[in-house]
Amino acid sequence: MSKSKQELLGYQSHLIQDNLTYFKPTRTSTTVTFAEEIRSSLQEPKKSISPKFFYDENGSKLFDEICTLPEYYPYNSETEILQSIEKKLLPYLSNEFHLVELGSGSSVKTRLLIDVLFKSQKHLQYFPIDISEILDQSAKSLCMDYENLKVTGVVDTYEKGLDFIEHYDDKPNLITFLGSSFGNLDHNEGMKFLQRINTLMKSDDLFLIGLDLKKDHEVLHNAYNDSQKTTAKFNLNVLKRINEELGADFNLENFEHHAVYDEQKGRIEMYLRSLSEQSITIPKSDLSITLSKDELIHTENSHKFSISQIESYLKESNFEKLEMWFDSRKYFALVLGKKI
Ligand code: AVJ
Repeated sequence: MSKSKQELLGYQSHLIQDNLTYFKPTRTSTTVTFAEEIRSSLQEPKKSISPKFFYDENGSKLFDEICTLPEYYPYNSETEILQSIEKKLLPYLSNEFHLVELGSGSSVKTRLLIDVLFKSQKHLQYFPIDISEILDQSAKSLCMDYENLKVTGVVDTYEKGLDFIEHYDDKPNLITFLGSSFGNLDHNEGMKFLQRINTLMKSDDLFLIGLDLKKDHEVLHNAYNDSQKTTAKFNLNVLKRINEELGADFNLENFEHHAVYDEQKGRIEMYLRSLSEQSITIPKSDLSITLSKDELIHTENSHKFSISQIESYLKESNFEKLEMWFDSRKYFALVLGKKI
């Protein structure tokens, strides 16, 4: 990609070492977007905060901690599938691929894929796309561990990251979207997202997506209501972030984590419940709001899928399903697809 295109997209490039570069939008533009989005979503009759704002440094750490909880099966189930993926994936890797990862976080599971790719190619270029700054640290440690790895990170939303990598070069991409982060999107958003990915894919690109499956309600409920209350901390942390970055005065003691499974919608819904009537000021969003006792601020949807739903999603967005792999409990699916 030429310099001018990166600049056009409003990125600053940071060359850390010769095998590690990352691009991120300027700090001011990030804060402005955050302030504006919070302003509009907290003004709606049904107040909400987008889940993408969970992931400041502390939030990303808390999410990593969630992944170590016994109740949070999605991490364990997907890891189980990835640990035995080498033999299954290698037949599709006759070309030399770039690895593009949406929502890479701390890139722990990615290592399993990087290992597989290095079985079939000598050099690898990895493009992690993540809204969280944690990318810096994880990318550095990857570069230390893999000699022939070149990392080009994009610290931004998936959408912006995809714009960024589109037409990077002609090499085939293995595009991954793990952890069922896709589950944050509702049906229309999800369809648009898959179509966007499909449109930018070349005919020899591969798409690997991890999706959480419908299952016993108690298992689902416990995964988002863990006994150590880490998920509660993760949820409440977004208020702390708004305090720190937008100068707000949320008192975290006045809110409670609330997560329920809505069977009809097939999703976990997460909220912050106001424990009293209270007013909040968010100076950088130029906003004051009042919350009544028990009023809910919606913070996340986490959709759970049936196999037939997954198949119709893929079909509708022009993907051919090559493989669908499951963990031993059939809690989670990893789907390999290509453009039709
Ligand atoms: C990262 C969106 C897949 O929905 O399970 C974990 C985030 N929220 N616990 C999920 C999350 C509460 C997670 N995703």
